[in-house]
Parts: sequence; structure tokens; C-alpha cells
Amino acid sequence: MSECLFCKIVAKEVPADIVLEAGRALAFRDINPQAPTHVLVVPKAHHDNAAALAAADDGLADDLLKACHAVAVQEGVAETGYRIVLNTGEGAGQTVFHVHAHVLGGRGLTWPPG
Ligand code: D5M
Repeated sequence: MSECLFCKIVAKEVPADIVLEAGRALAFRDINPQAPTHVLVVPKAHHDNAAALAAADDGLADDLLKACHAVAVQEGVAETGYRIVLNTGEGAGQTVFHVHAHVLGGRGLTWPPG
């Protein structure tokens, strides 16, 4: 059995607040939300990070991006603006090594990020 937390969420072995299931992608609410809308979008297939996902070159990164936008529409933040974040590597703050896009919205978002 995989020891990856997000693989376990995909397999429904660990509970999560799932908001969207779209083909090869799954979206669920972040357990530690940083904005009124804070949803994580993951490919169901395991890839450690964004670089590995890009290298797979099978259209999955495209699916992930489309699922992020679908979440933003569903959450009602597509019009006001939202941010998609892919922390890649420990130095960038990645703590879960199953690639995931943070979809953040519902409040003003400042730039640059911390
Ligand atoms: O983001 C990892 C994110 O994963 C972080 O914002 C918390 C979130 N997290 C951790 N465990 C869970 C569970 N069980 N459900 C939902 N969200 C979770 P990173 O970019 O790797 O720092």
C-alpha cells in the first residue's frame, strides 16, 4: 500500500472534504485553509512534484490546470480572481510530495507571496 497521504485520499482510505472529481484529477479542501477558498487539486496518479508531472508529458498537467479552473468556477471565485500555487521542493515550502495545486481565493491576495 502507498504511504503517500494524497494517494490515500485519492483511494478514499483517508477522509477528505472532496469538492470535485474530474477524470484524472481530484479536488479537496485544504485542512489548514489560508483563504476563504483553499482547495487542493491533485492528479490521481502519483507524481512527486510539478517537475515530475511535466516530465510525464501525457496531458495530465493540462487536466490539472483545467480542474483548478473548474474548482474556481464552482467556488465562485473565478470572476473576482484566484491564485494557483504549485510549491515545488522543500525550499519552496512543499511538505506533501504528491503534486498538488493550491487554488486560493475569496479574499484579496497580495504579491509577492512569502
Ligand atoms: O501543501 C500541503 C498542504 O496539504 C498544506 O496546505 C496542508 C494540506 N494537508 C495536509 N494534510 C491534509 C489532509 N489530510 N487533508 C487536506 N489537506 C491536507 P504544500 O504545498 O506541500 O506545503
